[in-house]
Amino acid sequence: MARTLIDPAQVAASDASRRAALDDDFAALAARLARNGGDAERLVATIQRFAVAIPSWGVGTGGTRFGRFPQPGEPRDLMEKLEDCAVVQQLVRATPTVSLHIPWDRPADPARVRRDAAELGLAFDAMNSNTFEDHTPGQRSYKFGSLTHVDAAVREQAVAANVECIEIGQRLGSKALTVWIGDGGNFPGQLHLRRAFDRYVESLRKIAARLPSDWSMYLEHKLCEPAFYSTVNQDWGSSYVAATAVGKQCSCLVDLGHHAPNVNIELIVARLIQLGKLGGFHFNDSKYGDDDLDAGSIKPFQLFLIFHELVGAEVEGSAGFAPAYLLDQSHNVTDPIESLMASAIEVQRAWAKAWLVDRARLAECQEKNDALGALQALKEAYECDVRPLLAMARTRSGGAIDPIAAYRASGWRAQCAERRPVPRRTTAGGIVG
Ligand code: PSV
Ligand code: MN
Repeated sequence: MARTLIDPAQVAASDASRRAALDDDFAALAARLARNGGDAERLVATIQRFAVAIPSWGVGTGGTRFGRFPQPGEPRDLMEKLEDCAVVQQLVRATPTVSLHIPWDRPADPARVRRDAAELGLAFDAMNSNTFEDHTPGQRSYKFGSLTHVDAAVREQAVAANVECIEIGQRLGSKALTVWIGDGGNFPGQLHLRRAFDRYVESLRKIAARLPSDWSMYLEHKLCEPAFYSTVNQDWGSSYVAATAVGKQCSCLVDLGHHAPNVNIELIVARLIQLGKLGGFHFNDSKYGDDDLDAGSIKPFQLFLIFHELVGAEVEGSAGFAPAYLLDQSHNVTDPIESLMASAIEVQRAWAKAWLVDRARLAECQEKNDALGALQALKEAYECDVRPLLAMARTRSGGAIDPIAAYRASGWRAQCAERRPVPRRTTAGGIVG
């Protein structure tokens, strides 16, 4: 049994006033679903097996390049970050793993961190390398790139940074490395576009050569930022070409904020599934660019359509299909713990609704070119209020019926403000390192 940081009696008290209503709502929804051959119990079991990882950098208050407004009780080191992740997991029960960013989270004693995390009911998901900023004085600078730099010595240093991530990850029990680089050009002509991409693939191959055989490597593309004219891994096509060139263990990771406005992300997801190169996701939401807003807060229908593709692939038995799911958000004006809980539930909601799609009916509409009927088949699933299913899955897994209410009643943030008075270290750019 994991050590609980929020007193279970407090969670029980929060649940007590909600239990009867949940039972009523669940019974009503189960009856409704049964009328069309649905099975609420089976859906609850499906929801219970859904998991999305928490980014270690998401438990600190984020910021923009204009400023950051830290809130009391922010985690000051890796162990305190893990504590906050454990609180999210205790109440939500859909976030059993944490994704670390090196060197922000470089552990002094990985074996000990692994043990402490396990005690809190947590394990480690993908490792993330950081060659998009300079870390150590005297190190070669990444100002003009890392894995794609014109100077071979800088490329070697960036490869070594990724290898270090793998080595730390092995000791933590992780099985994947996610590579996102800030490499690119700010001005036309700055980079030789083809040569920079060649250097990218060459460096990735060197990293892949150090990958344990049971590990995966994910390439994360991004349209722009910090380079504002061209990025080396700009889009899913570039990412696919690079992942294919690197080999079997390498695939593409889709961060929902890393596309041009209005790009059809579910279509990209479908293509990558079809090509056997969909590695995973960074979930967040956006209105304009890489806004890193909470998942499902702006375009919940898009999130549902993405999960419709994912569930479809699972139902149709795409071989070896097991994408990695991670939240990647920047919480600037909310309590990060609340945002992470709400976002995990949003992603889980999209997953649950995707399982409600009547796929036989949809296929029939597609065969008959019945466009309206097909949309209706999707909308019927999307519009179903699955909250009783989600809450039932959560409470049966040991979480809270209303995690945010339980969290607010627990006083966790105020306790942290007392125990963690002064930030030990802050970073510019908004992410707590
Ligand atoms: C880049 O915008 C990104 O999405 C990458 O995943 C990074 O690792 C993460 O944000 C944190 O900076
Ligand atoms: Mn990301």
